[in-house]
Amino acid sequence: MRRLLTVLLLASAALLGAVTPAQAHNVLISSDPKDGAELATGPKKITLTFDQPVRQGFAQISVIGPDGAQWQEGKTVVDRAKVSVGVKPLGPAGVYSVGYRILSSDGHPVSSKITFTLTVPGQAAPAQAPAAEPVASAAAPQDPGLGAQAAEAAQNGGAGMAVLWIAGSIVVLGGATVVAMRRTREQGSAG
Ligand SMILES: [Cu+2]
Repeated sequence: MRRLLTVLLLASAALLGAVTPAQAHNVLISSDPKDGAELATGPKKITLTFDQPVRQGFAQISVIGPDGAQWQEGKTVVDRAKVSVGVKPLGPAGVYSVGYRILSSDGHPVSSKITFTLTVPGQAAPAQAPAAEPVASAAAPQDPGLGAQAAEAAQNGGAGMAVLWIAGSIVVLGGATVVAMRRTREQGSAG
């Protein structure tokens, strides 16, 4: 009985040993820019430094701006414990999220993120700048139809929505006029 217990204990110890990694995951120890940094000018490069070498081939860093656009440039480079990526000239001011995933030296993937805040808008014109679409295009002689207008409205955003509203109110007004005219006619024929 005691022997069985010993075997069981040894077996569970071996199991635990197999599950517990001999080496811990890579841990981010520093970054440039630092996590939570407030910058007046965008960084040209993001460098993440880990406590031990990172494996090649899996590492990826992405920089997501407050506009939701990606601002990293080129491939993510692994140099021993350092992982870096280039950054385009930044656009809107706000919080930029630097997401990363790497393969630890123990073979386990690690992913997390740091953030930094751009306090002054960068030189890059934000991709969200509204295109000055002429609203008058809706009144063009060749009317593309309400369906096409709606599709256009969805693409154009703000200005397009205005067109949709105008088109919608024209339809409603037109319908009301037809109903009113019909009523008048009915009243005329009845009386
Ligand atoms: Cu691990």
